Amino acid sequence: MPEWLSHSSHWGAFSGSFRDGRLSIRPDLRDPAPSPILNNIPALLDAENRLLTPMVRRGWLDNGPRPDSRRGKDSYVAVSWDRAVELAAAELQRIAEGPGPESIFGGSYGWSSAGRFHHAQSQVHRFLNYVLGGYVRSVNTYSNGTAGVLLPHILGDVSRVTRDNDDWEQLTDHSDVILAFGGLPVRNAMVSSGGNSKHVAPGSIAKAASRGARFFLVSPIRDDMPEEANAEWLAVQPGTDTALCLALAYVVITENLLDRDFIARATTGYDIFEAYVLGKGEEPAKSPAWAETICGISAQKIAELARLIASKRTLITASYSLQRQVFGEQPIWAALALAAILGRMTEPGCGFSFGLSSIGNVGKRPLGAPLPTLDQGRNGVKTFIPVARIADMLLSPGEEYQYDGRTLVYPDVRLVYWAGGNPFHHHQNLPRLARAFAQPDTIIVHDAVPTATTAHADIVFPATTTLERNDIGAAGNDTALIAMKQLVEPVGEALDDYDIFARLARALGKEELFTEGRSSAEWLRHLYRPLEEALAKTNHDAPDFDTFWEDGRLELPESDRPLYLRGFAEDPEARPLTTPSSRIEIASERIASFNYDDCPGHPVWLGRGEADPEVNPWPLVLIANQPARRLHSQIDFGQYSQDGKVAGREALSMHPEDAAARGVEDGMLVRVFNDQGACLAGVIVTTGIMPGVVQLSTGAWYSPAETLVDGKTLCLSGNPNVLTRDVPSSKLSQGCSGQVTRVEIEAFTHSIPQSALGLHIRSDAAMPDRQGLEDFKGKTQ
Ligand code: PGD
Repeated sequence: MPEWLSHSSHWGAFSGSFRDGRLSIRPDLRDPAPSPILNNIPALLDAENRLLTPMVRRGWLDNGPRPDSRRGKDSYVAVSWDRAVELAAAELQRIAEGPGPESIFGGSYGWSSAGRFHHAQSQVHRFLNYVLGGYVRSVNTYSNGTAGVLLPHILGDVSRVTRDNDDWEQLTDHSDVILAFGGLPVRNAMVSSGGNSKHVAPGSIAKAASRGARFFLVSPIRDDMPEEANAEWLAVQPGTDTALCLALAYVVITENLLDRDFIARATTGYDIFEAYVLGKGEEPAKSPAWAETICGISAQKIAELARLIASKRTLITASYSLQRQVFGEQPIWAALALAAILGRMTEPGCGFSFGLSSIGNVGKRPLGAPLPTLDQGRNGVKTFIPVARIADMLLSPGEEYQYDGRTLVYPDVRLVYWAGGNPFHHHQNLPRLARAFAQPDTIIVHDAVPTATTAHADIVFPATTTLERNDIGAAGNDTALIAMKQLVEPVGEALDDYDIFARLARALGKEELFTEGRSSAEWLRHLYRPLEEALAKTNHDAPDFDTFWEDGRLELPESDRPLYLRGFAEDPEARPLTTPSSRIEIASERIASFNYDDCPGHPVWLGRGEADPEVNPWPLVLIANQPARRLHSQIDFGQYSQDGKVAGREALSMHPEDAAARGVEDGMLVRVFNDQGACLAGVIVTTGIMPGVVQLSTGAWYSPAETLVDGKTLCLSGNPNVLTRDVPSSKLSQGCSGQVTRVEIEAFTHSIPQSALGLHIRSDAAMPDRQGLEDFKGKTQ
């Protein structure tokens, strides 16, 4: 009988068994709806998909550290670990002792793997803090960076807003109406940072629907709500949710359907909002007739919907996707204002939820125990950037910019250190990012696989995947603590991120500072101990580490403290919000004081941003949302991800009318383009998307053609970030706006050009040599 060992991933717990050179995976039986993304995992062990040795870029070896536009096109030299560590340590020392840690960017954003110890971002931050004295960091996230800055002003800290509630229970058992801006896309709820041991979204939605709850899906794409919801689809024009919210508020206000008691005791700024919604002077009233011309939903439907949501127990949800756009604060703020004036938030099933189904752990109760956490040390550098401003920083050192009421200056970064992320997947305007990555003297990247980011690095360290090491899997709002047991030996010469940093620390004479004398195995015990103590103190089952490891899993208790929003609504005085006024800020004096034209002091209609044809004059709106068949770009080469490709490229959905107008048919290879760039995609023709809108998920591996095609970069695999603009959501948050852009589409009938990347999957240049590859394959099979 094969031995099945417990393990975990961001998309679910599973057991794995490695036998006769094959990895078998089976989902955890306690999970009511395991994610099919698990099927991608075995491909991680195929040496063809892996980085097998340390590599150094030829141009960097020959010419030394300097800005270099050959990054992304250069070849690589396989070197020994000793040599790679020696080169990297010398360069880190040169920078630290010369321009100083203020010149090192270690933001290193990225999800890498589940697991509390081998969490690449924590490891790189700890290394840079303890060994080099600090680094320029990044703040906020690509996921909800715009709301992450807005919400503390109007509703409270984003982690309290998203992690300190029980919305799935409310929806399942109590709500009569669920009005979902951006829908409840269960594909996104499949994933949680650190793991998702119980996928509750599909079952919760099905149960609520069978109880008679009515779902309204506000989105240009029908599958943003699962079929079991039996939702009414309000196909709204992309980027116009704010107008719809304002018109719903108009009806609620003018027909006196408000909860005046709640407004008086729990909110501030209502009068300002009311005056704006009702219109005055040149400012139009935000009536249903006004909104109809903008969002495409009839005035009659808007008025009916407003009356319905005011008369029933209504839960208003706003997805992360809404705020990943230019003016992304507005739909979130407008949806919150609408929920606030409807009030009734002490009644079960009523209220507001941000991010329900945008990620798996939003809407589940918080935990009553601390998770094992690696100390990252103290960062001696104060300078930071909002995470999505990476290209601006590298291209414009010394330039001033606005952020959350402050004037900041971009630092002059000479060295970029990245472990556990793939900016050439996640950032917008990838050709511009490539120009930005030409600027530093040196770029060091760890990854397990040869991504477009490793292909822009000077020193590439091959990291193990989670399958090749022991770790502890855990996530906020998830009760399962999982013993992630090593399933196979490291592939090739890959080392754990921790061991790579330990070697560098040793070369820099600071090994003890970084490792504290512990091996990885000792660190796991060390990180587990505070949890064990906390459990014992609160009279919960507190097994020692060996028992936990043997069992493979420990159920953690949920918190019994009052939940954030419900607790506040019940007693605003006793349980104030963390906003400046301690209340829900329908208008914010503080934001108004910043005088930002792109984010004034209350929710306003500012236009459609990049979805507006007057801003971006291409005929079709492109929605670049999260993929259903993988997490971000991870394991795009895996079976489940590859099975979703069309014509060998990322799948693009379009309406039959748009397809017919362009002579495009189902299954055809197309070129998607605008003035910035182009990519290939395979077409799915469907009525599940509204006319004038196309959808292409993120995460296909960026693979630019060797030469420009029609003067533009052509991504051969279908990464939409060639097409999305690198513009911030607003001056307030400087967030990622990658969800929406505009494009044109045509059939692609030419032969497929070669990829430009010197170090890329399936390119022989990625491997030391063919014989080396065969040897490594022999070792892993
Ligand atoms: P991943 O593909 O998860 O993307 O961006 P992120 O950079 O997190 O990259 C993780 C990388 O870590 C992979 O290359 C993987 O191989 C590597 N890795 C895995 N395990 C390990 C390990 O143990 N060690 C090391 N060193 N590496 C490892 C995600 C970001 O994309 C996010 S969160 C969002 S929400 C954004 N969404 C959008 C969007 O909606 N639209 C557009 N257009 N663009 C987006 N980009 C953003």
